[in-house]
Amino acid sequence: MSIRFFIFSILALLVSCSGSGSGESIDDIDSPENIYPSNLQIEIEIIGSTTQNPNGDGSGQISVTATATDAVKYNFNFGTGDSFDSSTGHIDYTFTQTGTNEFTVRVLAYSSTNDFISGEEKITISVISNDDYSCPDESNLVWCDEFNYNGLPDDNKWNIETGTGEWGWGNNELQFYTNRTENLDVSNGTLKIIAKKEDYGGMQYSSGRIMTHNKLDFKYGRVEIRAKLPSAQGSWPALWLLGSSYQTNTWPLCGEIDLMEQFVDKSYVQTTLHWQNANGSRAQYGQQKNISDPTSFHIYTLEWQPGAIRSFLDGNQIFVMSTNNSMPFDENFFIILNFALGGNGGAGPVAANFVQDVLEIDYVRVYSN
Ligand SMILES: [Ca+2]
Repeated sequence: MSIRFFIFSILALLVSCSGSGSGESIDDIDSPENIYPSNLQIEIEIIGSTTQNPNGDGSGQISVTATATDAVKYNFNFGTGDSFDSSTGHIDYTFTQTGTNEFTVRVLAYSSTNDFISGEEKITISVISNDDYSCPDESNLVWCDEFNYNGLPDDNKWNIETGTGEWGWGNNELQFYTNRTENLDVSNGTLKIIAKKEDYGGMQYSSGRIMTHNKLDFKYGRVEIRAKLPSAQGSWPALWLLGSSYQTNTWPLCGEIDLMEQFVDKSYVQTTLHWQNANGSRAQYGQQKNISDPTSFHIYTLEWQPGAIRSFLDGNQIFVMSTNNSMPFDENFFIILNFALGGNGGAGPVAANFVQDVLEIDYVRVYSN
């Protein structure tokens, strides 16, 4: 859902000139039959513009609406060499010059006697090339998000989960997940999942949670995530995978692979597998590794092969476990990135003075074995 941002023009700034259309003689200009439009107003919507990304979502798209009293036709000039007429006063336009650039949008409003007034607006707009959505040229790399664009996470790759789930996502968690860039902000090459103290949706905190289900479901391979973790008391960041059959194969039957979680004690990170034993009992196994500076960027890697699952922190093994075909780890899984607060999953209570904290992710890369 794109949040839209409007620029409103002030009439006094707009009527910068008026004149007569081509084909009129000088005598006609002062003739009482000449009708001049008045009250020209220009409204420019930069598609995908938000507080964090006022220059738009990188698509370069704008939507312009002009109105003027006694106007029957408008002409739009975008400062790019492109010029279009419109009888409705509405036009959509896409800038293609990559980068962040300023353009002057000029509008002429014509009357039935072909006399006109004009106005203009300067806008600054961001255009991101398709290259920014592509993956590095590495062998065996099958999927990635480098987060080199602006706005919400790319909906070709991610679903945004919203709300509180059931029982706070099964753990009495304290946050409401939203689909706003206030909580899920892709900018400057990274995804920021931002947990905030705010009353939202009946909860006292907001945050973000995204997943690849039905967009990337896969079995085996290597997942590499470069991330830096929040540090606030009560923060529960998680980089993990859930069995793609979870909607019919109720957890823990579907299986869960927690590549990286951090709980009360921020001096270590933990990898945990969850599944169900043949006798129906719930099973889990986790291992931890000390991390001296979790709020710096580190690379968290999952190596998932038939018969064994391993994880690594900057190439040093955190976790290893043998798997077998009584477990769900030979089926498809998908990736989830989220930043929870509190709950009964081990994060502990949220600090009373918590304002906000960030789980920042530079990239997610998935390699075939
Ligand atoms: Ca990046």
